[in-house]
This record gives sequence, C-alpha cells and structure tokens, in this order.
Amino acid sequence: MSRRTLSDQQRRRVQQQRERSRHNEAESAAETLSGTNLGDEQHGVIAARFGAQVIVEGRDGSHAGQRQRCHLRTHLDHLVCGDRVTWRPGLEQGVVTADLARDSLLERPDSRGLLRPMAANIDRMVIVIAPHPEPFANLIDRYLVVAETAGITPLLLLNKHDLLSHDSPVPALLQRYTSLGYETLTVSSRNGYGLDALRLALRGHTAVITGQSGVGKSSLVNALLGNEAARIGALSEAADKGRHTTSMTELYHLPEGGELIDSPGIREFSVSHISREQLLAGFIEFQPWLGQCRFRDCSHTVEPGCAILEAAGKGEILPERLESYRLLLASLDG
Ligand SMILES: Nc1nc2c(ncn2[C@@H]2O[C@H](COP(=O)(O)OP(=O)(O)OP(=O)(O)O)[C@@H](O)[C@H]2O)c(=O)[nH]1
Ligand SMILES: [Mg+2]
Ligand SMILES: [Zn+2]
Repeated sequence: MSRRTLSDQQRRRVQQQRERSRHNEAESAAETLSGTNLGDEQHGVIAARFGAQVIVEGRDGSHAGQRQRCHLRTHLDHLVCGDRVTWRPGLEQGVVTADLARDSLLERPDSRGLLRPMAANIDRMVIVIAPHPEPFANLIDRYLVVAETAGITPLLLLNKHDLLSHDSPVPALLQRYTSLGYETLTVSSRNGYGLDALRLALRGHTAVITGQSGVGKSSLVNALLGNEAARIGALSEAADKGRHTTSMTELYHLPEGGELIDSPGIREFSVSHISREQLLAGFIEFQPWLGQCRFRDCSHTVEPGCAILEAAGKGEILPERLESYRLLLASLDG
C-alpha cells in the first residue's frame, strides 16, 4: 500500500470520526433541550432556514403538518427551504438526520457575490416587478437566465396595478415577455386585482417568489393567504436604508393547494457565475438560431455571419434583448 493511499484512508477515518462527533453534538444539543429522548425518524420538509437552525414541517408520522425548530447535523449545512429531509422531533427542538434527493435547486449570489442555494424542489419562479420601485436594468433577463438554468418555469408578475399611471413604461416591459411566450400577469396585492388568476397559476405548484426589495412579494403572500403571515415593510424605509423587510426564506401553504416560498429581495441580482451556454439558454428566442453562425465559437456580438445578429437585423429578435444579452455576457466571470 502506498503512503498516499494510507494517508487518504487515515484522512477519511478522521473525517468520519469528526462527523460522528458532530452528529452526536447536534443530537445531544436537541436532546438536552427536549429533556428527553428524540422521537422516531420521520419525513419532513425545511420550511424556513436561519443561521445554523431550521424549521422543519412534518410530512408523516407523529408530527405530520406540525412545525418544529431543529438543529442540523453539520454535514447537512447546505439545506434550504423546500428541501426534503428525515428528522427526529423533540419536545422543544428536533434534529434533522438526513437529506433526500432534490428535483430542483435555485441558487443565487449573496450580497458578496458568492453563489448560495436558496430554495429546493420548486417548479415555478414568480418574478415580481412593480411600477415602484422601477425594475433596474435587465432585472427580468437576469432572473430568466437563472430560472432557465435551474429548469424552473418562470411566471412574470407585475404587482401594484393600482399605482400604474397612464405613461408608465412597465406594462410595455411586461408585454415584451408576453410576446416571447412567457406567462405574465398583472395584479395588485392591495386591492385584489388579478389575484384569482394568480391563484390559478400557482395551484398545485411549489413556487418561489422573487424580485427586488419593495415590489410587494410578502404583501402578495399575505394577500394569497388571507392573513398577515409574512412581514411587510414600509417601502420608503426599505428603499432609503437599503434594508430588506424579509430577512429569511420561508415556505407558506396556499389555501387552494400549492406552496409559496417568500424570499428577501436582493439589490444586485448578478449572474456573473453562470457559463456562456447557460446565459444563451436564458434567451429562449435565440434558440432557433443557435448553431447557424459562421463561426462555431461565435459570441453573437460583432461576428460576420452571425445568425443571431442577422435575426435581430430582420426584427426577429428584440434589440433590447440583444443589448441585454451583450451586457450580461460582458459581466460573466469566465
Ligand atoms: N400601492 C400598492 N402598494 C403595495 C402593493 N403591494 C405591496 N405594496 C407596498 O409595497 C411595500 C413593500 O411591500 P413588501 O411586501 O414588504 O415588499 P417585498 O417585496 O416583500 O420586500 P422585501 O421583503 O424587502 O424584499 C409596502 O409598503 C406595501 O404596502 C400593491 O399592490 N399596491
Ligand atoms: Mg418581503
Ligand atoms: Zn452568432
């Protein structure tokens, strides 16, 4: 046996020992708090995450439908809202014992630009915009790239219909995406306009609600739930101080069936971490032209014989989208 194999083995053993003691730490911390032994292992879903702790909602067994604060075994540090797990309830606190396979994962950069998992097992991404605060440059395109990358169906939502003035540019912005084939809706969480259509679109799905701070994500959750479950903020406060009202990602059940995950808005929704291929996949109207450029490594910005540029020249691709693609391409890390 080579020295390298030996040391690899040793390292693995030390790692296993360390993990075992971490398991015990999490479990004994939960047991100390519970003052008793933990209950049997059962299925659950992560309903909220804050720091090293989570809220688990039971899916079967003695705690079906109930929520409890839980410790995480250290090797389960990556768990996020929507993740399916096994857990053991306690009197006051439980412990998450294992994670189950994910169908989908939504990742996004945090305030320092580091990519973080945000929500798991979702099949809809509601991208909320509003007349106020006005959407920042290519906000929708950024979200669409992330949704396409994660394989999650986007729904574009214009909230605060009650604030729309006749000369607002935002309905035309939304219409641009309707014409591309995306599902779009206009609503008002304040007066209920369009909410029935939204309920219908969300029924039976697990959706994450995204968009910049202050567009009314939590207000929409409250309007759909018919109560004050989610904290909402005074817009002026949030915008002036750059603070977000919602500080944690949390899962809510819709009365008509389906689940909605509310998340804190982020200031700069950067997509610098994605690849060129992923960026292109986020522009659905480019797809028929891909592979038809003269050069195989065409960047679709300046090249002669570029099928995308030609399509744009013929008016088959919107100039705004082409410009947005160029800006995002220039922002990529790689
Ligand atoms: N006029 C009007 N105001 C709304 C509507 N929906 C939300 N608001 C207001 O917009 C402000 C921000 O609402 P929130 O629901 O906290 O926004 P958010 O998107 O959850 O913000 P973060 O949690 O910071 O990301 C509050 O003052 C709401 O009352 C609407 O349909 N019409
Ligand atoms: Mg909020
Ligand atoms: Zn090209």
